Formats: sequence, structure tokens, C-alpha cells
Amino acid sequence: PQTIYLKDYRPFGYHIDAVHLTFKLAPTATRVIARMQVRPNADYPGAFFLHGQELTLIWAKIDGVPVTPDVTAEGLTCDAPDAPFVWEAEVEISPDTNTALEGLYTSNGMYCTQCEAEGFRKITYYPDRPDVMSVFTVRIEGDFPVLLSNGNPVGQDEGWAEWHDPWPKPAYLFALVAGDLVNHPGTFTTKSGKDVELNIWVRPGPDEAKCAFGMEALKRSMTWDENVYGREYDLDIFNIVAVDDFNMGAMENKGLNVFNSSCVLASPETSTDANFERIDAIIAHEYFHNWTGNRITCRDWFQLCLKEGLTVFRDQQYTGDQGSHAVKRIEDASLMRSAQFQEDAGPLAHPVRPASFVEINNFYTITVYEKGAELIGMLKRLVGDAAYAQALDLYFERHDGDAATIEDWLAVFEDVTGRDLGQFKRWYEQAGTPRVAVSDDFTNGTYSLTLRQHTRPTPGQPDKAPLVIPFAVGLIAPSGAEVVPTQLLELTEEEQTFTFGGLSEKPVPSLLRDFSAPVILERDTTNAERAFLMANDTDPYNRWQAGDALASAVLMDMITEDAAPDAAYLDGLAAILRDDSLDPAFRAVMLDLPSEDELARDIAETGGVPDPMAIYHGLEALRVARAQHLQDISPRIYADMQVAGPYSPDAKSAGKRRLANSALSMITRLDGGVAAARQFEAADNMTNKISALAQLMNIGKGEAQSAAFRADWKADRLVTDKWFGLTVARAAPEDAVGTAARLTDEPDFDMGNPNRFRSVFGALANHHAGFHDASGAGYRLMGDWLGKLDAKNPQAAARMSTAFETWRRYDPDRQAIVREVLEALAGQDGLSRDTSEMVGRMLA
Ligand code: B3K
Ligand code: ZN
Repeated sequence: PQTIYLKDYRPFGYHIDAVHLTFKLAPTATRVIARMQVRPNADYPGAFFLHGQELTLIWAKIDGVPVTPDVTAEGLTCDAPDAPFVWEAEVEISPDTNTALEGLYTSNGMYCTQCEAEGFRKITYYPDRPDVMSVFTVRIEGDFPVLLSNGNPVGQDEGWAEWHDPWPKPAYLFALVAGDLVNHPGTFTTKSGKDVELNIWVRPGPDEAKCAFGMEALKRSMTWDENVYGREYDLDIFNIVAVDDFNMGAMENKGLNVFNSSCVLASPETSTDANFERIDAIIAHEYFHNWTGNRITCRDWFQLCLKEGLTVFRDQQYTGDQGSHAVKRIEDASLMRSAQFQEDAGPLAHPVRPASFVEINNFYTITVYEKGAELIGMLKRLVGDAAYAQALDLYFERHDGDAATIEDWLAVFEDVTGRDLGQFKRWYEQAGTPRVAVSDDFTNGTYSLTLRQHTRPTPGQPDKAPLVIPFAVGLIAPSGAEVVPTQLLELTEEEQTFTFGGLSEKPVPSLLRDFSAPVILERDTTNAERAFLMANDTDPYNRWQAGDALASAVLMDMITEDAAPDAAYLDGLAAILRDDSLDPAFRAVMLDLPSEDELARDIAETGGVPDPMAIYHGLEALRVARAQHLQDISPRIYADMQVAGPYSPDAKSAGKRRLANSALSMITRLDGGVAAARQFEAADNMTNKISALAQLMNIGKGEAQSAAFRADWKADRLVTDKWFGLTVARAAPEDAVGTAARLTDEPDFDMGNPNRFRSVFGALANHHAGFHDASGAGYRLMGDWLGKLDAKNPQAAARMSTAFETWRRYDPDRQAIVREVLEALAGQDGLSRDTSEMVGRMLA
């Protein structure tokens, strides 16, 4: 397979001024007729090459005259006039047999599309690249009550509909949906007074009762983008469609967002608080793409972070505005530190703007998305809120209608602030997480901090240059009083010293407040200091971070030396739980423990070899010790945090439920499951129901409840996914692999449905002690199923293959089995480009 390089970018040799598509829908023989107005690009003459894959060409014409193009597996080339012309072609495709869920496919009898990144080429011959933008008109012929495409409706009658999208767009934003669907309607009036029709489309039946929250989320997002970014919606209609078989969360097609049903459908009985929050964020994310992605798109796929990093940053701001900025920041930072740092440290490390790829779908990663968002956050910190707002206004004004680059993005900040962002740009180009080593000194009332930065080599990038690191710091006196409030230091050299004068005692530094940069801090510190910051820091993120670091240190001693848990940690937690002035959601995140995977990473980091079972037992021991130490507080918290009245997913109620359920998890360790069983029976919402069930399963109980849950929700796909996932996640380590294998025999296990596949195999990959069972059974089961899945759905298989990302951390015996499994996969006949790229990188 061919590697594509950013440095080889060249504009297309033609402009497509308009395109008209006609679809004659049929399950295995859909006809697509395309008519394009083509104009040679005088600045960049080139061959008339159109992408096309898995298409049967019926005929092609230029200016009405039949032509015979050169057709390969990747597309066609045709002799073309040196003046404007009309290209026409008819192809046949087979949506019903399209199990890759890319291009046009069917899901439970409805037709839908997924074109990003390069799926449009499976629909018709076309320059399938984001810098070719055109005005689309679409005619759909099919025997369905609902026929949807992008833009505004221009006509419809029995068996056909026509849509016109006035905004030029790249092919990846094209969408079509046809089916027996019903709408949950809504309306929105934009700030300039334009009425917009809103719809959430679902299949008739129980899903109809799960649309109300999504509709409110959509309206909230529309209002928020007007108020915070000044961005208004720009069509007469906005449609969302829920689809069961979908490779990702959702897709921002212009005016016609397609959603994985798990990311839009919600009801109190079937969705947890976390589901509600995620659905709110994803609806916002896709809606925000209308400006950051659609009105301004990417020149090429290397610039993916231009739309994704910015849109994630915007949805993070939005979610913070709905509830607690502190808790949202803690969660985002925590995800960065666990999953993104892991990607950055392993064989799959790549820059936020990669310089090459084989299969672009493999680069929709946490690095591009979440680290991409962190880069925007750092820019905002460095230039300040006012300049950030001005730069964004300039970005929208200057690049509306463009396919833009990271250079364009940085230029608006340079133009607004006069600041040179040349060094900052390295953040986009250098992979790996920078480490900042900190040392300090206190002499004659002056405290000095010396920061030294270093980034380790990553695949293909042995040498790293220093970055601009916004480093937020506060100083706290031994009394607990803050003596220097947050200041933003800018680390630009390899090493710099910053001083703070006029202090009477040596302060305790609170470093990297608010996670001001995605870096790893290296500093010799003590548990006493961590406990001090956990109790006294005024920065909520750092308070959490101190608690997390303390928990990790305590666990490390428990795992490697069989030590008893440090009382400093348990007392610190008790103080936080008792402090009723603290937000319940904040208290709940303070109770979260590092994951087994993070502990394995920490052990590997210090030169050890992680023993998954020892880690598992260490965490279990700490959970029990915590439950005992806090046994006087937990029941009181549990009682205080009960939310009266009908369920509401608002942040405040959700925070209380979260804390109540954390308390329940401690209570359950001591009462043998009495309280959890009671909650399971009484719960009128999924949050409390599934949490109670999980607590019971944690102590090896809950068999009857699990069976009842399974039976009650047999007909609900999304709740059934939860049951599959929980059953694997809560299996004992020695049973996890067997449980996963057994679940694949259930009649409703369907590997063709990405949600269902992930519910079993995603849960297995996350079951650290189970997946890494010394027998290698977890590796082998995963490998077998990835091989089977790859033949149907390469994208989904490639994504799940990241389960093996950390394999080099473990002992030689485990490594040998993983190597065997990965090599067998690599050698599989007809392995997709997607999975073969991933496996190749992991084996390199
Ligand atoms: N842009 C899509 C992701 C497409 C993934 C293609 N493999 C959803 C999003 O980020 O909003
Ligand atoms: Zn996105």
C-alpha cells in the first residue's frame, strides 16, 4: 500500500462548479447518475482523474459524447477538453452488501451514507478530496416515505425528492438517507430572525420516545454558538438521523447529520447521566462543525485537526458552560493523561498534524482530536481571551468558504496579536508528550523554579526541538494560604528559571494548574506534599491531580511492596467527602482511582514489568481499605445525595447521583450488597439501575439482577449493548475471556453492528487483568475476531486493533504471544489496508 505525504500536496487540475446526482435506489443494484460542470484549473493543470472504488461503470460521457475512460481499482482517468465541459457517468453499486459501512449502505432496511474521509468514491466517480468544493443538487428515487439529502428541499412527490445545497462543499460532507422514518420536530429562530425547521428522524417505534433530549441539546447548541462565537445557522432545515449501524459517533454532513443511535437517543429509563452528557456534547460537536468544518473545511486530510481540534475545543467549552468547568477540565485532562499520553508514548504516536499516512481513517485519533483541542486551549491561554475571540472572528471572516490549513489558522492569531507562532507550530508537527522536569530553590525570601523540557523520540522523529509551554503556577504557604495566585509562565527554552520574591517561608508550588499544557511533570515530591495540595490547592484540577498522584503512589507501594494503604490518602479523602461546600460532582471525581492500565504504564515507566494480577489485587485492596476507612461517612453521603422528584439529567442532579453511587460502591464492599440490591429494585432511571448492578457484580453477586436486566431489555439494542459490556467488564479476571467468548454465541451478538462488537471486545480490551491473562487467551480471542471483522468492516477492525498498542510493556512470554497474534493477522489473506497499517506500526 502506498504512503501519502503532506509534502506532495498539489491542488486538483479542475474545478467542479456544480454537481447533480440522481440515485435510483435498489438494495443490490442502486444506480447513481452524476452530471458535473467541470472547468480546467488554469493555475494547476493536471490529468482528469476521478476517484472511484467498487463501482461498476455503466457509461460515461463528456459534453454528451460517450467516452471510454481508463478504469483502475482506485478510479478513472479520461482525456478531457482544455475548456469547460460537462462530465456525466452512471454507475451501479450494492448498498445491501456494503458491510464496511462506508459509502452508501443499508441498516435495518434504511439507506444511509458515510463519506468522511474517503467514502464518496464508493458512490460515484468524483475528485474525492476536501479541497474540491462544489454545489450539490440531489435527486433520490425510491419507494420510501422519507428521502433526505443535504441543503434545502426543492421538490418531492411519491417516490422521489430533490434537494439543493447552496453552500459549496467537499464530497465528504455529502449525505443521503432513505427509509420508513418518523420525525421528532422542532423549530429554532436564529438571532437574525430566520426560522429553521429541525428534525430528529428515527424508525417508528420505541425510539420515538427517545428524541426529546437530543432536540433540546440541538437548540442549546444553536443558541450557544450564536452567543459565544457569533455563528448562525445557514439553511432552512437541519436534520439529524439516528442509525443503528455506524462506525463512529456521528457525522456532520451539511444540514443532514447522521448519528450512531447511541449518540442521540436518550431516555431516563435507558440512558445514564454519562450518556446524556455525551449525547449533549456530540450533538453540540456535530452542530458546531457547521462552521468549523463545513463553512471552513480542510485543504487535505493532514489538516484534519483544523476542524476536529477546534470543534472538540468548542464542545468542551460548551459542556463546561452546562455544568462545572472544573469537573469538565478534570475529565478532559484525565483522558489526555491516560489515553492520549499512551498513544504518544507507543508505536502509534503521530503528530497532531501527521506528515504521512497510508489510510486516513486510522488518524481519527485521540491525538488529532483531544490533543488538537489542547493546542487551541494553549493558544487561548497564551494570547488571552480577548485576542482569541478576535482571532476567531478573523478566521471566520477570512476563510469562510475555504479549504484551509494549519498555517492559515496560525496566521490569524499572528495577525491579531503580532506574535510569531513559528515555535508554537512545532506542537502540530512533533509527536510525543513533552516532559518538564522541575527543581526548586528557596533563598533569602526568593523562591525559584527551574523548568527543563525534553521530548523523547517517537517513531520516525528521533530529535525534538523545544516547544512553547504555557505553564500555570501558583504558590501556597505551609499554612495553606495561597501566597502567589496563578501566573502563566512561558517556557520556550530547553531550560529556564523563574523567580518569585518577597516570601517569608518556602512555599509549596502548585504546578501546571488547570493542566495548562499537555505535558508530563517530573518532580521529586512526597506523599505529604501531595496530601497537602489535595487539601489546600485552590486550583480544582491540581487538587484532583494531587489526589490522583497520591493514590497512584499509594497503589504502587501496595502493588510492588504489599504495603498497607497510606493513611494520608485516606484521611485526605475523608476530609474532602466531609466538606459539604464542595460540589458533589467534584467530590465524586476525587474518589475516582487510577485505572489498572495507568498503573501498568507507571510501573513500566519506572523500569518494571507490570503484573496485571498484582495490579488488579492492589486496586481491589485499596477499594476495600477505602470502604472501611470511610465507613462512617459513606452512608451519610449516600443518603444526602439522593435526588428527589422525577429524573432530570441536569449537571447538578447528575453530580449528586454520581457521588451517591460512589458512596454506594464503598457501602457495597462492606454490606454484602444489601444497599445495592435495594437500589437496583427501586431505581427509576438507568444511572442508578446499572450502577447498582455493577456494584453487585463487583463483589461477585448480582446474577439474578443481571438476568432480570437482560430479560427486561431484550428488545432495546442500546441497553442490550450496556449489558454485554458490563458482563465482560465485571467478570472476574480469570473469567473475562471466557465470558467474552460465550457472549459471541448469544443470538443477538452481531459482529456486523459496530456498537455490539465494541460492547464485547472494547470491554475485553479494557478489562486489563482479563485481557492480559497469562495464558494469552485474551490476545488470541481478540486476534481471531479482529481477523473475522476485518473481512467485513476494516475501519472497525483497525480501530479495535489498538487493544494491542501497549503490548511491549509486558513480560517476554506475553509479548511472544502478542507477536504471534499480530503476525498472523498481518499475514491474513486480503487483510485491509486499514488493519495492515495499524498492525505494521505496532510490530515495527
Ligand atoms: N467527522 C466525523 C468523523 C469521521 C470519521 C471517519 N473515519 C465525526 C466528527 O468528528 O464529528
Ligand atoms: Zn468532529
